[in-house]
Amino acid sequence: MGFKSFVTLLTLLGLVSAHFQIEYPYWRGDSFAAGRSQWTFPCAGVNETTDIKNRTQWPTTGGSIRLHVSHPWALTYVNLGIGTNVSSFNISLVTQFNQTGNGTFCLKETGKAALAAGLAKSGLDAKSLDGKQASLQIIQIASTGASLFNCADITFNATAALLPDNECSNSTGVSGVGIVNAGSQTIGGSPNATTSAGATKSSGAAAVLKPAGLLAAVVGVAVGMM
Ligand SMILES: [Cu+2]
Repeated sequence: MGFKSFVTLLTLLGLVSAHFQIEYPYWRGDSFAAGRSQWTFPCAGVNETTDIKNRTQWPTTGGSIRLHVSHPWALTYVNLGIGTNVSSFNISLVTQFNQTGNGTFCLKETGKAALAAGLAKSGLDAKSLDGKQASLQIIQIASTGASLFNCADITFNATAALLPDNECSNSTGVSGVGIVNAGSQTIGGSPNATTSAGATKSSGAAAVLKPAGLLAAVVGVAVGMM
């Protein structure tokens, strides 16, 4: 077959994938560029932002994250590492969820509960994060099971704003779906069938903003060490 029809076939099979992009906070750099790969742990082979002025100022109570996504569904993780030259993104800001649909996906106030719980456990509050540099790592695992990575570098800022609603809304058909125990529902043949069979569908971003369990405690430890 000709090259063109070969490309068409690959596209139909979903083998030519656009992966995903962090639109906000600004990602480290273009992970689609030559020499980089979103399959590369931990940050797609993109180096940390060196100029502190280029890090996004992000609220100490959790800020907005906007992604451009391209897979029908992807298990999604939002992790945080506090400090610079982060090698361990050991703070889970949200409970992992199934991000469905493609287009724009936005979490307005990401990790608020996890950050608050983690700081409180160590007797700290949001003020202790003010001015701290950190990095966000977002992982998507799509149908093949391969993990895709992208990172964004931030500086926590107590006066930074969330994205306004008109810059943080999901495209039609895009949402986050909570992951439920397989035994508690009928498993269908597709993610959509699984969803309609009983997973909790979020009407907006809020449903996936639950505290991330024990890992939340790591926030306070990480801040305390700085
Ligand atoms: Cu892809």
